[in-house]
Amino acid sequence: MGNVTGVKIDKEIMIPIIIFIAVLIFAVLLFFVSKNIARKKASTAEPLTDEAKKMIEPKKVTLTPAALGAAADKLFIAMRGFGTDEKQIYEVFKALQTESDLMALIVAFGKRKSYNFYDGLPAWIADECSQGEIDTINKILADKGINFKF
Ligand SMILES: [Ca+2]
Repeated sequence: MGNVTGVKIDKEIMIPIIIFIAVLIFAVLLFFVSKNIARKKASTAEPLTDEAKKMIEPKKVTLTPAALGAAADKLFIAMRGFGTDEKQIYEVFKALQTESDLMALIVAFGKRKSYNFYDGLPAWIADECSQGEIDTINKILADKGINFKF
């Protein structure tokens, strides 16, 4: 009797576990596929780092190269790996004063390696932030008279 009950319990536990694992694998695959689709959509409209360089008006850059480097690293740390620290991202953009600051930041960020791509700041923002977060970033920029939109 004990044995029979044991087998019954095993089956009752194993089936939900197998279903759970299958759903989990499917969800992870869906996550990576959707991220790739989002990135491809975004990458058609974004300027390249080289184009950002051409748009910098040196007299309108208010941040030092050291501050720009620190800001780029802060963004990278906020975005890399699992999860995204959007408060840190907003702080970085709030510190910008001009469109040239933003272009200089894009240049300072350069291209960095993610788990599934190697690309510049606009691609990173598109990949890591939700539409609502991107809207917030664009509003922070617009409030400073910076017309660039991620
Ligand atoms: Ca992340």
